[in-house]
Amino acid sequence: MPSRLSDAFKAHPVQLHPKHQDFNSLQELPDSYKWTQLDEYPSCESYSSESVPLIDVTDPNAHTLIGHACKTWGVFQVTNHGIPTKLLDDIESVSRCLFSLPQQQKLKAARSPDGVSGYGLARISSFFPKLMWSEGFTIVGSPLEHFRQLWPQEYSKFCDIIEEYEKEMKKLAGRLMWLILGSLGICNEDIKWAGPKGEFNEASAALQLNSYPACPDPDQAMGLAAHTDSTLLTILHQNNTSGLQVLREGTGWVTVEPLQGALVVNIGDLLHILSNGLYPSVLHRAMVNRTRYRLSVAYLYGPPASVQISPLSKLLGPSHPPLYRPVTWNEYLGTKAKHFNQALSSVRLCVPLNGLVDVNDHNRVQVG
Ligand SMILES: O=C(O)CCC(=O)C(=O)O
Repeated sequence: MPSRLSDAFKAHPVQLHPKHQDFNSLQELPDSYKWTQLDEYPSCESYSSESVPLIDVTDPNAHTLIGHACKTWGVFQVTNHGIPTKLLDDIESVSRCLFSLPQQQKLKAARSPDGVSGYGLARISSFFPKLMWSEGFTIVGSPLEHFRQLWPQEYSKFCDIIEEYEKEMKKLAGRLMWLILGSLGICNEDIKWAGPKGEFNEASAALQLNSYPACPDPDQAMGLAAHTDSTLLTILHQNNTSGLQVLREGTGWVTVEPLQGALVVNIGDLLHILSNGLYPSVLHRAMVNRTRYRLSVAYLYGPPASVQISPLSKLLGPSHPPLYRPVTWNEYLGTKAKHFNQALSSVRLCVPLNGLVDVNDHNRVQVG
């Protein structure tokens, strides 16, 4: 098993052959981008009373509010998170500069078939017959080599912004981890890999920049197809154009409206496993817009790549058996690369005794 995040896909190369359209030049949606079955679940309109919880992280009651949001939504937005507005503006400018480069220039930093970092189509594209109306750029480790290709003169100022953004996000992710874990009654001694001071210094992460150009026929197009993240948690910054939707059981797709200065936090599959299904990872997707350009920056946060993640023993008991077998992040990424949205089910040990099934455990098979 590879021990570095950057090697996670070595055993699962995908040959994605992007047409490398210049999206902006297309007046009509080509057939290869037409998704015929967009609405297996209804989309909940913005007049609905259902909206993703908004939580001030400095609220003395934040851990209770966050715990409730994790349990009932698997996603929430946070304010007063401490990430400077200037840094959010800067990361948005880097992303805009990157995606507005000529196609030939972007391809100089293309992701290799078995690699993690670089420019290209979403890796999950290989599971769908239709193309997604988006471009992405993934950063694991230093972006230096790729950025040198993209901007031979000015790469260092862009690298500095990425480094600063990752540093601040890492701090916020650690803080959110303790608010989430605290709401489950978990403390520092329960998570050895959090380190002696509980700072999660060894945590791994990736940064995913997503670009969704305006689309001539948004009702038939898909920006990023429905998926759960393989992370512990993901922190997402979106520009002021809506597009992110989460699936809420009993309701359908709910749009996560962009709120000035707020960040979206969603539970990933590894926290789903760690919490033994108490905090479900949330299925989400990105839709596109007829006139507006959309950008998002996802900070994908996970444990050290080779640490085994399994349901926390404090959450287990005679009537709460472990539902998942231990997995490392790297191993799980390999599983996801193979089984996509059935990955969680594929590491599942048994069905819960209470007969409930996890919302996102789509396969719902009884293994043992
Ligand atoms: O663009 C978005 O809002 C969603 C991005 C996302 O789901 C991802 O990067 O995995």
